[in-house]
This record gives sequence, C-alpha cells and structure tokens, in this order.
Amino acid sequence: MRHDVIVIGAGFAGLYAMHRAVTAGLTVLGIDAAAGVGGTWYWNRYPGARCDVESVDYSYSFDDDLQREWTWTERFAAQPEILAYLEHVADRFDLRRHYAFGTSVTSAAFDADSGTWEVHTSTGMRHRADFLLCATGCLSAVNRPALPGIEEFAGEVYYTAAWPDEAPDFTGKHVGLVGTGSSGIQVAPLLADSAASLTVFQRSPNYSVPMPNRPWTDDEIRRLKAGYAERRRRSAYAPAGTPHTSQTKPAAEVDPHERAEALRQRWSQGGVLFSKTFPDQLTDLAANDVAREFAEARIRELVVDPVVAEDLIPVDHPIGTKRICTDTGYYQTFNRDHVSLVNLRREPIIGVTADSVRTTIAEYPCDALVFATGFDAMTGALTRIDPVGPDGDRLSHLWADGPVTFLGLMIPHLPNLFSLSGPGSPSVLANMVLHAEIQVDWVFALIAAARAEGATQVEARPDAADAWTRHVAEVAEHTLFVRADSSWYLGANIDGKKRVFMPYVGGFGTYRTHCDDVAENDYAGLVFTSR
Ligand code: N01
Repeated sequence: MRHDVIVIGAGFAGLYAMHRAVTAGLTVLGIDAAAGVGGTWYWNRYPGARCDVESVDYSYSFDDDLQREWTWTERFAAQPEILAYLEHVADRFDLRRHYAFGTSVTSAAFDADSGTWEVHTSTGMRHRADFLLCATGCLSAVNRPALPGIEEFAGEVYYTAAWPDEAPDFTGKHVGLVGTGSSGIQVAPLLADSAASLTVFQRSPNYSVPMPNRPWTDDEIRRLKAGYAERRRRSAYAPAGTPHTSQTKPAAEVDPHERAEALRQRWSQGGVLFSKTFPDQLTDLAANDVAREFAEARIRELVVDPVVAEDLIPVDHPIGTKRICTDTGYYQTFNRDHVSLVNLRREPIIGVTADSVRTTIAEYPCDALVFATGFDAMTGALTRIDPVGPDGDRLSHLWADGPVTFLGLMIPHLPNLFSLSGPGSPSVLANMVLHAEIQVDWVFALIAAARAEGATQVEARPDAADAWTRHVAEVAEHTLFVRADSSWYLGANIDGKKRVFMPYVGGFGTYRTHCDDVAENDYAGLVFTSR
C-alpha cells in the first residue's frame, strides 16, 4: 500500500512525527522494532536509568492540555516514568494504531518510476511512501563488542541498551560490568546493591556529577505548571533548549571566590549544566581547567582509596567534551568492599572464558556480564538500514568519509528522506524533546510547501549540504570538543568508523534560527521537482 509518509521509530521524535502526519490528514505508517512505543526509553530499562535533563523540560511542549494534565513526580525522571509518559501520549493522541510494532526496517530504496520510498521489513512486508521520516534515534544502534572468547562465556550476558523486560536477579552473583559511560555509571550502584561482587572494567573514565534528585512538591508543580508558557518561551531559542543560562562572564574575569561559588552551585544543581558554568568553559582550556580541577577534587573526596580515585579521574579529555555523566552514588560505590575497579588501560582484556574475564594481569570470575558499551551513535541506526537513492547511491557510501547533511536533516541523493535528530543537528547536545518538535515541524512545513507547489520530490543540493557540513565542522573546531579522543561524538568508540565530529555545537537556538531562515527564504538549498 502507498502512504504519504512512513515514520520509522516510536520514540519522542517518531511519535510527534506520527501525530503531525495524522493531524495534517496524511496517510501514514509507523514501524518500530520494539513491541511498543518509547524508543530509547523502551530499550534502556536497566536499573538506574534516568534522564539528566529535568522532567518538566524533557517533555513535549506542543499541546497545552497535555502539559497541564501530566504531572512529573521527580525532578529527574526515571525510565519507567518516561516510558509511562510516552505511552500516555500515544494513547491520548491515538497513535498506536498507525504502527507496526515488533518490526524492523531491513532496507529502503527510492523508486524513481513511482517517486516513492520502498521499505522492506523483518516481517517480510513491503511498504511504499512519498516521504520517509527516519526517527531512528541517535543512540539506538547497540555496540556489542566482540571480546575474544565471549561466545564461550557460560553465564548471563546483558546489554544496558537492550535490557530484558523481566528484571534479571543478580543476588549472590559475581557480576562484571564493562563500560563506564552514562549507562555504566548509572547501573553500577544498583548492581552493587544485589550482587555478591561487582567488578567494573573501565577503559576510559568519565566525569560524573551527582544527581540531586528529589520528588517535586505539590507547590512546585503548581508553580511550574502556572509558569510553563514562560519556561518554554525561555527555552525556545536557548543554547540547549532548556530555560537555564550560564554565567555571563568568562571564567578568567570572575574573581576566584565567586568562581568557586559558581562551580559549587552548578555542581549542586546537577545534570549536564556543570559543563556550562562559564560561557568559555568548552572553548578555553584554562577556563575548562578551573571546572575540571573542581570536579576532580570532588572525586578525590568521595573515593576513599586514593589509587582507585586516581584511576577514576579522566586523563583523555577536557571536562564536558564527552557527555558529562549524572550519577546516584557512583563514586561511593567503589568504597564498598565487594566492588572493584579494573583499569583496562593498565591491564587490557585478553579474553573471556566460560566463567571469567581475563586481563593481561589477572582473571576475574564472573557469573554474569553486563555490557554498558554504548552505541554506533548518530549514524549507526540509519547506515544499518542503508537507504539507496534513485541513482543507486547508498547512504553507507555517501557517508563513508563522515556524515554529510543539510541542516542535519536532509541528505543529497536521497530525496524525500529526513534524518531526525541525526548528525549535523544539535540533538544530543540539546533538549532532545524540543529538538524533535522543531525538526518535525520544519519537515511538515516543507512537505506542505512542496505539495502546494505541485512538487513531488525535494532534495538537498550537494553544495548546500557541503556548506552546512563544513559549518558544523568549523564550529566544532573552535571548541574543545574535538580534543576528546575516545568520544562517541567523534565516532571514536567504533572500530573503523571515520572520525568526524557529528553533532552541531552551535547551539539549539542558533540551529533553530538557521532552520527558520531556510524556510523563510523559500527553502534555499533545496531542489523541488515534479514528475
Ligand atoms: O555509552 P558510552 P553509554 N571494551 O559510549 C566502553 C546517553 N545516555 O550508553 O570510552 C571495554 O558513553 C567505553 O569505553 P571508551 C548520553 O548521551 C544518557 O554509557 O570507548 N570498554 C565507555 O566507557 C551518553 O553519552 C543517560 O574507551 C568498552 C562505555 O563502554 C550516551 O547515551 C544515560 C568497549 C560506553 O560508554 C551513551 O552512553 C545513559 C570495549 N570493547 C545514556 N567498548 C542519561 O540521561 C566500549 N567500551 C543520564
């Protein structure tokens, strides 16, 4: 059957795209590999999974009634509550009936004769649509490292990014945790609570700020709801899509006492805000050092064993240039007698046996292995589908030297295809929910404009995409982000992946202005054609 639109994904971006398609009166099919809605919040149901952006900001703004009706219970919502919210949204706007769940898209190709995308699925179905909206997520293609001997391991194996529905029981078990990014740092304290022993295998340490989570009081909720319109107004063109701003003065211009106070305040506010205490913190190494030294002093305070504390302090990146983590008692977990840290930079893993992980120095018995090893981020979900354009151009070839996009949304040679939250957009550096809303609104305005003109095909001009991609790289070059050697922002966590800084660091508000300008200038940079 031919649809106007196919939406791949039922996470924040996919559900909103579905809602926009339905309200625009378009015929639409949604496809998602999961058994239900939720996207990343469906799969990442590991204990401790929580958002590091405040719940009242990390939620849709498009419907006032939805905003008024839904009441977040905590400042930083946990995965079950975020999933319940997305299920509520799906029901409230009757979105589920448009989806094929439990279905993966295996390939997609643009058929020049009919001017449609033809999508093949894991269930053997073929679907066609004029427009293909890929809300496939920037952190959804799971990285499953092929440790030598892993197939011999006789114990249980889990991935935080594909956690089973039925919670595993680690009581009395010797658990090995591989990976110390945001997911590993969140899950470690909870694994330690039930396991007989926890061994954390750390390749690269990360900086983490404690999450000062607490329930919202009734009074706060009343005031938050009353002030929602203003809160959203302040977020609309803000650097990160939240109402928070940084100190206005560069770190060096603030006297040392005031500087320490600003850092203390940001540290106690929690979340990712610490990496933006000063406006120059991510562009000037001296300013970054001030914040970095503050954070490192906190790690040394929290961890009793000074050798372990030093191992937990990053050595390969300025603070904030890899996603800063947010934890609940992570560092203190290493003060527990049954928890140990293995520094893989000193003793790399050489193999896995039936019941242990072996490094160059020792053998660590494990009954269960938990991999919190991240994702083939930003590009992986889409290159695994590998869409093919009308002239036979495959995405994996088009992006062999790094992703090339126009506004992080469109890809030359792949007409009528939109990559939501993809490379070249601020996505992972901003409030993902408002980001999804602005991109989806832009896409539907473009579809309406194309149809109003009688155009059947819209495509990014190669020179416009090259210019945007150069701009994305140039903005990143002026920051410290490019110095983070092991960052997934650069694709450095995946063997063989071209190292290119993928997100747009120019800020959410600036990005939005670029998108507005293109739309207001008759979609300069795009080619409209009719068949
Ligand atoms: O993944 P990661 P994540 N052997 O890539 C290690 C968002 N998120 O799922 O750095 C040994 O950050 C790898 O080591 P290295 C957030 O944006 C948000 O934790 O490559 N180790 C690293 O330590 C976040 O940034 C929230 O040297 C291996 C870890 O595995 C993003 O998702 C919560 C290895 C992977 O860390 C990704 O976070 C969770 C190997 N072969 C996630 N391969 C919140 O909102 C990889 N590693 C709070």
